Amino acid sequence: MRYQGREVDIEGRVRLVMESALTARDRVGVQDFVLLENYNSEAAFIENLRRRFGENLIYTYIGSVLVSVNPYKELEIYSKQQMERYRGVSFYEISPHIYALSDNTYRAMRTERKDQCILISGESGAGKTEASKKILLYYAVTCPTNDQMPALGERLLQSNPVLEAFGNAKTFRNDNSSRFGKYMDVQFDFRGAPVGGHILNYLLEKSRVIHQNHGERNFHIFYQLLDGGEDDLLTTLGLERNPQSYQYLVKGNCPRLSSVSDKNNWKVVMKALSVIGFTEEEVQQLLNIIASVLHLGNTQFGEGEEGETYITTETKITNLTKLLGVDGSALGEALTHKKLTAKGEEMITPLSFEQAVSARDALAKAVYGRTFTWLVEKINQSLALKEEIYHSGKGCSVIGLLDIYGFEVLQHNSFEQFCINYCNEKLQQLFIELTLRSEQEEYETEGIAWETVQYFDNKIICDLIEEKHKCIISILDEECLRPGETCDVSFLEKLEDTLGGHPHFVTHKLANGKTRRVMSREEFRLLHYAGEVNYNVNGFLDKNNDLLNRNLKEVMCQSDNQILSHCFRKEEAIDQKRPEMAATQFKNSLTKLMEILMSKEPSYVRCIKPNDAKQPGRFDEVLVRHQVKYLGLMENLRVRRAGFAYRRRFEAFLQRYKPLCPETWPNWHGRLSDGVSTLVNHLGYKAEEYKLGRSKIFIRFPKTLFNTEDALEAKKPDIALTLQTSWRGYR
Ligand code: AD9
Ligand code: MG
Repeated sequence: MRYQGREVDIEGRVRLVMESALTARDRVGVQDFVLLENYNSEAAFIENLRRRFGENLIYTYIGSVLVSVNPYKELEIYSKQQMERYRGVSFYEISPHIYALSDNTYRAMRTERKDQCILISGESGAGKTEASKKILLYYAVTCPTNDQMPALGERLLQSNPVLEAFGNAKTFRNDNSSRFGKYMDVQFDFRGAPVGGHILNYLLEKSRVIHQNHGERNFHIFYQLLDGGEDDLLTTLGLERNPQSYQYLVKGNCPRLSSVSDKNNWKVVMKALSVIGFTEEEVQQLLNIIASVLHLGNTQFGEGEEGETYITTETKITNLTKLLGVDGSALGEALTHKKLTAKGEEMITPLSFEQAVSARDALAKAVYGRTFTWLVEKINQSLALKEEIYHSGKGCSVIGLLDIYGFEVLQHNSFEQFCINYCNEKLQQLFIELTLRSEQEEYETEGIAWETVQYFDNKIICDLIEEKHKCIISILDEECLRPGETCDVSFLEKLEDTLGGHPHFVTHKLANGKTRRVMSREEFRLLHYAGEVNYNVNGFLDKNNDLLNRNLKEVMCQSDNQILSHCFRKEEAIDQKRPEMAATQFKNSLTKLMEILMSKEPSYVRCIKPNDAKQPGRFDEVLVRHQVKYLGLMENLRVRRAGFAYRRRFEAFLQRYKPLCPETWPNWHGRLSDGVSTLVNHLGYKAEEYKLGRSKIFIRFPKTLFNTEDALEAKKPDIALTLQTSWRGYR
């Protein structure tokens, strides 16, 4: 059958007829989910996302929350002209955009003089890092500049390629996956010009330096150096171009990426380092370290007849020691021997083959991890707010941007996934607390009665992981510290003994003493808010311990590479005190992060991944539904709608609709609440349709607002354009 010149089946015809009957606004769905008639229907929610995604409309609001669906293609919506469109324009007057959220946050910071933060969440590959870059770009381009810090905007922007080169990698889920968490404060002066920045970094996935899963890569910088570095540079570093020549790069069997050019990115990174203010010498020392990690990976060991371990690649070690700036024989000794102090006496004992391999790997991880921290410190120095601006007495305000690694479930999940997913639990917890709390508070301060909404509170999972005693982290620490024979399996047994029966914790053991066949004896499963993940305990103790042999530390703190001598302090080699374990450190840093975020006014970007194939145009409904569910978007919407779908400050409401009432047009001179009352009475609002709070009007049904908007459209055709907008009466 043909319909309007197109070949369609009956179902297709019905659809086309229906579509042709829809208005332009309907065709692209609603721009704010609160406008959805059937707001309790998950199917309607998904359908709205799908239709908009099909039209390249990747942004939709739930009130003040921005939902973003990764388009997996470049859209023409991020230009300077687009930025201008959003600048200074009210949220509800223009289509949803990351720039609208950026602008709104900026204006809230300026007008309310309250520090803000933008929390970006979503699973791996959903678009968090891209969103955070767009926000930063918006500020760098649209904000005024401070004469004392003219280049700050550029430096803020250039910190991204550097940190991505050293902290991002191709994973199964994302070709540019953040392997560290990042919280960045941007400081603004009293005129709204960016004047400073500060980055906090969280737990880099160091294990990637020595191992990658099949199809994954090491951190980008290694490939960028090998592909983009000039011939002379590579010769100086003793490197050859082929990544497959390096043990630390070969495991994933994925030397190239189709989506990015390592060669081009090399140039970008080198330029960025210079813009940020790294000296040539610092860059050289940095590259020496990167090259030394590759050489370290190629350092091999053999076992002698008497079980002693020796280095078989002795000829190559000169390169390594030169680059690390350390004494060759001391390094060779420290890679094959261990120094112990017993009863006040120092003893040197040889390492077994396996121990030597892990000592080497531990050194590579420590060198890389600490260099990354140094890099962040160095960037922070370059972005640091000048004393004279800070003390100018005019005050600074802050917008914080949080871009962490997203929730991930891999085929093989280890300690790193455990930490990443724990971090996502914490963020979800914050979202729940703040969205619900702020909503509740708003009704309270405005004196409006409201209905509670049921939602899944993931606090139970956060507690399972981090509560003081009897939680996974405390048990892990205990096992690491317990003298005698402990191993990953004994850790698992302890978990079973202590946490068995917890509704979110599962192992192969069933309550009736039988065995759950589908689970290995080396795994525990957590029922996370975002799905089930099986964690293999192999390596948990080692990674949590994160120890480096003392004699290796001693060698490193003698390094004449200034970055390394900064990273390996002499005091550390002498200090016998055990530093905090990795998971506890992470937990403490997350606790601090939560405090920072709680002290600011939050805005949210909830990122959704439309398909697992990283392809444009594909909207996998099952996948999206799962994310909508665990992100709690339906609950978010219900909370927003439970009381009243819309709220707006009296003055804003009057300003918009005053043409509809002769008594409020052109201006109302009495009390604002009386003006709103007069206006809505004139419009015929029924008592159940709205409530007046102390400073805002709350409207219960979308229909009421549609009618008012329609009346406005009839009255003022030139306002009709804004009809397609959502109504985000928040601030
Ligand atoms: V992870 O948790 O760090 O593994 P993210 O950060 O959520 O993850 P990212 O922002 O890196 O995901 O996005 C993944 C890829 O999707 C990017 O490399 C882009 O190719 C693609 N992407 C994401 N957002 C956009 C966008 N707004 N426009 C175009 C996008 N492409
Ligand atoms: Mg990311």
